[in-house]
Amino acid sequence: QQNGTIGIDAGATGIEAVKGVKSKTMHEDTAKEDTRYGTLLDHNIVGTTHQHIYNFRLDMDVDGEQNSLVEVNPVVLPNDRGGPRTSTMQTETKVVGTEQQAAQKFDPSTVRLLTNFSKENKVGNPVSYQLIPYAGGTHPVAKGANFGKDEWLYHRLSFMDKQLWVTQYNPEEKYPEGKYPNRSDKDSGLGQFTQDNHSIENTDDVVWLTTGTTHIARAEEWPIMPTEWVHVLLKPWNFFDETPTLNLNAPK
Ligand SMILES: [Cu+2]
Repeated sequence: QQNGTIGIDAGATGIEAVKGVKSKTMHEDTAKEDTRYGTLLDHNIVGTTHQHIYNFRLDMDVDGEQNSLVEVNPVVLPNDRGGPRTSTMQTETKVVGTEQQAAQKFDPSTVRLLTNFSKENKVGNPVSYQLIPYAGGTHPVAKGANFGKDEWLYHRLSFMDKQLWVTQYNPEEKYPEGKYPNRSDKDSGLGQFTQDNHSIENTDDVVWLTTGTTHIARAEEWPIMPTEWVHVLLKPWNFFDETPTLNLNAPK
């Protein structure tokens, strides 16, 4: 877009995931047990509760290959400079050193940047792009994988439970779930890629953003579900010298 934002939208639609049950309506004795794992959508049909989890592998180069992950966290600190206020709004900024430190739940109250410290904008701030995975609406955002931590599924698909991953570029690492998500007894994807805990500072980084929704079925989705969207945004952050939207063509 003209404002420098790069956006990705992915949507789910199609026929609801359902199973057959005994109950025709919610007033039958069998209804409570039949709907333990889902919603009664039609006579004898339950839409089962599940998740839609997406991961986007983004081999980014922010103004070159020498990139780093930067965390910016808003904080409230005491005002020690006088005046009527007792507190101040400040930010704490941290450069993340390694792949395992980078892997984290995405907190939308914070800022995560991929930064090139060798390039600066007009006032000397390093050029960055902000990383934003998000989802939610009718289907609530998935804060992680809804599996017990003792489940083989949980340990096979680590990418599902954390929304932000950064790895040092490796051409063999293409799929967040690994090559064998269905037939492996362990993680062959991001969980394994980050085991060697490479440095991700000032190097060719790959950003992996996970987002998704928990799908609790409702009657309005039967038999065809309206599209539910998930999103990734990459936004310029001190990348330009000013808003890039002011150079539109002058009227003729
Ligand atoms: Cu669904």
